[in-house]
Amino acid sequence: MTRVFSGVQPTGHLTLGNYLGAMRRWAAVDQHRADSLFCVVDLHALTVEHDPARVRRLSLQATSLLLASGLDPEVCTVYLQSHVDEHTRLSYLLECVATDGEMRRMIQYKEKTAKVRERGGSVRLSLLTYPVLMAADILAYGTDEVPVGEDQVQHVELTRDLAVRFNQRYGHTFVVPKATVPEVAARVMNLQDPTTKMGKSDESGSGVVYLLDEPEVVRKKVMRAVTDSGREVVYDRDERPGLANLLEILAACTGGDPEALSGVYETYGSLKKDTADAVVELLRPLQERHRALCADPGYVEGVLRDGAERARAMARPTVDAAYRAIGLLPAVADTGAGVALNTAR
Ligand code: AQP
Repeated sequence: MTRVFSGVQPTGHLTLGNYLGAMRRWAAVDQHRADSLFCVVDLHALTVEHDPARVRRLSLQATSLLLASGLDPEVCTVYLQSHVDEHTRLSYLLECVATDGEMRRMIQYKEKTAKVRERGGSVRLSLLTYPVLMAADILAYGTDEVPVGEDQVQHVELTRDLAVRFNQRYGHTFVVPKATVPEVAARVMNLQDPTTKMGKSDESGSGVVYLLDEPEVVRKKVMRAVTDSGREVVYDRDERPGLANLLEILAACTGGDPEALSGVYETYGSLKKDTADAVVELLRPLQERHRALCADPGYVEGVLRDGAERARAMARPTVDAAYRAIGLLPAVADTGAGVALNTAR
């Protein structure tokens, strides 16, 4: 059976971009057709300045939102990255395979470094190395497919490179995974600046629709979306990015095609109104389920406990195999160390 792994970082409140680019497919498609794991990757949230209490809160909120989006812990595994030591165990081995140069080429590293420096902060070493931890997240489970938004494709490519390199040097250990991206809304853009991604750590938040925004807030944000000069509604991502973003969001919410939808509208106002309504309707059931889950924190904690146990059992054999392959002795009584000491240099 195909193995699917993907994750979300508790670095802020989850957004419409997270949902359309990734989470929606996990719940609607992936969990039913594959043996799948979905992880709140809390260790990644420590790569930038963070408040420990907020990370804890956001980790639980992200878990509840994953469940509210329709993930069923009876058919897939939902857990927190920090509860499964295999991720960090494997990450170190992969750091011994990755190169400094390839880390520095990561677009997210360049973008996030620039943001940290703009704020006068210092760049954490973990920000440079976190794509390796992400590779470990994926490779520990023998993952075949990683459903992500477009912004994470480069990290999955790096994961492929590391898997191939490790296998070539030390013998076949890892499945080489591939990224899958949605046909529409693979990169939802910020409504106030449609040339940048709608991201959860955006400072003002006015161009970001959060999954838990009240309907009136969603409407206001969409109605105030920056569009381009011009009157005609056309779908052109390069020349008319603001309009294209709204058409893609509407298409993703209604199951339509952005190009075809552009022919339906004569004014920007009517496009915005329908897009706002579609987003509100899309989020309504998710918000209702989330409210119900908040009333039952014991259930969410139970899901995380069971999920971590299952995930550990799935990851351990592959990570142990990687330790052996790279030249580390197993920590059990019968290591064969005596033989090695006697015979080898
Ligand atoms: N705008 C987006 N459009 C489409 N897909 C998106 N994803 C994120 N933003 C968009 C996808 O959601 C999944 C989880 O994302 P993440 O938590 O790994 O990363 P992030 O939301 O990009 O969060 P960061 O890096 O903490 O900060 P921001 O958001 O400020 O850049 C992934 O599959 C991702 O592709």
